[in-house]
Amino acid sequence: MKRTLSLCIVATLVLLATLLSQATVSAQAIFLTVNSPKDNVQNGCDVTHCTLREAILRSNQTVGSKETIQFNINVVNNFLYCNTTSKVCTILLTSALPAITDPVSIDGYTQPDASPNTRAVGIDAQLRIVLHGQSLNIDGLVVQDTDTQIKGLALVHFRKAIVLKADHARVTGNFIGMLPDGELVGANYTGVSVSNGSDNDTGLSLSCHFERFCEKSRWAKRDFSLRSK
Ligand SMILES: [Ca+2]
Repeated sequence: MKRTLSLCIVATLVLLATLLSQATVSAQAIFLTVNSPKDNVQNGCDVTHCTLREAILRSNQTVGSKETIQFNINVVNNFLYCNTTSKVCTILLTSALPAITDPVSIDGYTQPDASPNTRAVGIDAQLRIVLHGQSLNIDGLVVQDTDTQIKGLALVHFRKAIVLKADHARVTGNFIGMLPDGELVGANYTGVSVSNGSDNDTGLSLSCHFERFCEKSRWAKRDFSLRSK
């Protein structure tokens, strides 16, 4: 009887340990690292080759598991897409990206040499990733599931740079219609379009429409209204 009780206790402890370990795994952030500025699909997103397109496809495939898409593009090795002086890399889209259908965090500030804004007035954010629509009349990032974050990207030459069709999106620290150096040469027809969903915060990105009007600038309205002239 005593032995049976001991076995039961051991089995329970093993079960608890297993459950706890699974909970730990599911709580861990899962990273997909974009290491190529190209816009192709090879073997999926792995350590040797991962484009933003591949990362979004992978994120969508892992339904219910929220990944963070980060960037680690070697500027020198990708000099055709990256400026070795400014360290800015440009992803030239050849067609529309897949819509985001599973929650994801896309963080352009993870690219080396990039950093988010630290100033209460003005901007010292350093953006190093440009998402370029090449004026193909395509939208940039289309969000169709809740709790998605997009930050640290410059989005230029799109029909709509970001389209929100789901709740609880956070679009922060992006230059929308503006290059990382603040030049307004990359206007989109529309910056951020909220076509559905609620509790979406787009207030901390700078959005410039095709008529060169910057809006939603909590960072530096004055600086950017001056630059937009
Ligand atoms: Ca996923």
